[in-house]
Amino acid sequence: MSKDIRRLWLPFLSADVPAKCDTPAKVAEYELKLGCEALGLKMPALRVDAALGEGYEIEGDAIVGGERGLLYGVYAFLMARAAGEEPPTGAQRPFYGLRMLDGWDNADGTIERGYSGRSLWFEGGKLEWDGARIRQLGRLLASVGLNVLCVNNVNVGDTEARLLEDALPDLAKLADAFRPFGVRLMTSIEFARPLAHGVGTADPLDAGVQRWWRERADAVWAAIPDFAGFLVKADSEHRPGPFAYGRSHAEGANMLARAVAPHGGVLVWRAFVYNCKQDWRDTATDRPMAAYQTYAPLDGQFDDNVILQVKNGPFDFQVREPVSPTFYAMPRTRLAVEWQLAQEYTGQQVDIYAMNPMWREMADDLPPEKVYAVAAVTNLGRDDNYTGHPFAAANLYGFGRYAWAPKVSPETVIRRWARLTYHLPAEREDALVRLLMDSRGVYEQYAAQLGIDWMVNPHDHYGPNPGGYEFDVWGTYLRPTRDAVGIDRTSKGTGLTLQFPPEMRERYETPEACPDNLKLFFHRLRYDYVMADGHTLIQRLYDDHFEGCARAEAMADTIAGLGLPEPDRSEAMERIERQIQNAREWRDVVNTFFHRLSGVDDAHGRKIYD
Ligand code: GCV
Repeated sequence: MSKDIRRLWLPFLSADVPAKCDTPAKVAEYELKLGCEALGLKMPALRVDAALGEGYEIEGDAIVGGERGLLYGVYAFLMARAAGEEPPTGAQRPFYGLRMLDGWDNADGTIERGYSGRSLWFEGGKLEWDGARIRQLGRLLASVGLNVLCVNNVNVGDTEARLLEDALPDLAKLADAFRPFGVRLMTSIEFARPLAHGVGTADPLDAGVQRWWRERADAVWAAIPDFAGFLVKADSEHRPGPFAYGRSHAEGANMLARAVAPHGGVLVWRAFVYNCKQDWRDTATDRPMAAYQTYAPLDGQFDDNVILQVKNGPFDFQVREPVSPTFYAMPRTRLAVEWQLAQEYTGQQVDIYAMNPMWREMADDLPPEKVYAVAAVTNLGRDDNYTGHPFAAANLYGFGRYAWAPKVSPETVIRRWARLTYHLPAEREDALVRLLMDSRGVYEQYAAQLGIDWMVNPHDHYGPNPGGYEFDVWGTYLRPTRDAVGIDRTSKGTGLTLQFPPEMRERYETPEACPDNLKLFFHRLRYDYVMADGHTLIQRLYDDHFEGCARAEAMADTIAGLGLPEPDRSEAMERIERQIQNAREWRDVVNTFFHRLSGVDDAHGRKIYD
């Protein structure tokens, strides 16, 4: 057993899965035996019923399921028992068929927006991994029923593009390593890759280009018959795409989809397209409107094996966004929602930010069946605990649970994660669950209250910098003056509200109807605007920053009192100290920024620096 293997929420599986367990059935059998011995349980029988596919049923003293379903059933049985609960009854099936993790790993071992160390599967320009750790990772993913892993960054370099070329044999070996855990691989591809092979164009309507991709796909599936498909970032943040040839994104996506279709592959096409060279003087262009403007007119034009992957909100993984209106506008297209477990804008796995409450909010606003698949940028890396902050593992665990049941109660998920991971006495478990359930609200209060996103340090995206993006090219302006802040995105402003269905449009159209947490997302408000609670906007900005920071400070005592085992205790304590520093910086920088602009003092005379 490698010395650094951590069990995370599966501490009772105290031995590694041996390499000889090379099919889901063998892993299921091994895990069941290991788990039952550790938990002192009578071992249920395992029965394959291929018709159940990824589903399973735990019936009395037997677990029945399809090949992968059996594996999921074994983990569900063991985790329920380990948590002291009854296993689920009746037939269990995942809500989403495609439950995907997107690694933003680069071949040199770095990870774009990675906060947990280096890549677990790339180093020195090639695929390279520790077999025992990959098996542990496979076990973790299978235990929460995730079934696809995209191994490389959507920003594809030359070395990564070679995964489907001379590096294909290594990719096939990595696929072998994940297969026993029911995890199929995918890669991000570069749209213009045929150019590097002398094709002369990457025009999706060109016969030579189509042939090149068909031949690539044939080679990939010959090497990896259960390969899942390709992921594409095109015409986005300087990546090449069909626009260069005057073609639509449906034409671009369908060309690739037709190359992978004979093999049962899917083509996941990202909808993260906007003008990243905006002139800040241009007030007519409004970045969060871009995905809808590009894709809604294409509804119905995509092939069946195209999945359009849309970020959860119309901007970019911000702390607080409404559901992207694109989800309501494309009933004839298969859509995937893309989340970001990597906490780029939400604390970078230093600050605590549990995501299940956010996923549930989306499920409440958007019927889960309107979405075909779920994807999330991973928060994984080579750190001993895989996720940097030990509590960030709750987001990986929780993502799997949400992918199986989007309406599952966030508290139930977080409690189960906490119980499996730490087995704390009831009162301390309650304290941890409360801390995690509140964590998003705390972060939001000091870093992005009232939907005022983008006050972050440019590029790095950690810590405050209220003017940082104001005169930049990224389309993320707040336009603060001495009297007011925010962008009017209503029908009288840029018109973003018009992209929403009527009921939501009404909710967002006036500042009075708009919920507080999105007020400054949709509206430009004067500092003397009076909020529903009777406070002026400027006072609310100050109050939230003082309160959010105080709540972050209080978290340190809660964590210290949890009695966590080492090394989690030290890791969590070290990070909460950094979180507190960050919260203080947010409080003081943002308060000073608005105080300097508005000249309005805090009604309670608290310290605001000048
Ligand atoms: C992979 C944001 C991030 C980029 C990321 C991009 C994307 O802009 O800052 O690092 O690139 O999203 O989702 O493609």
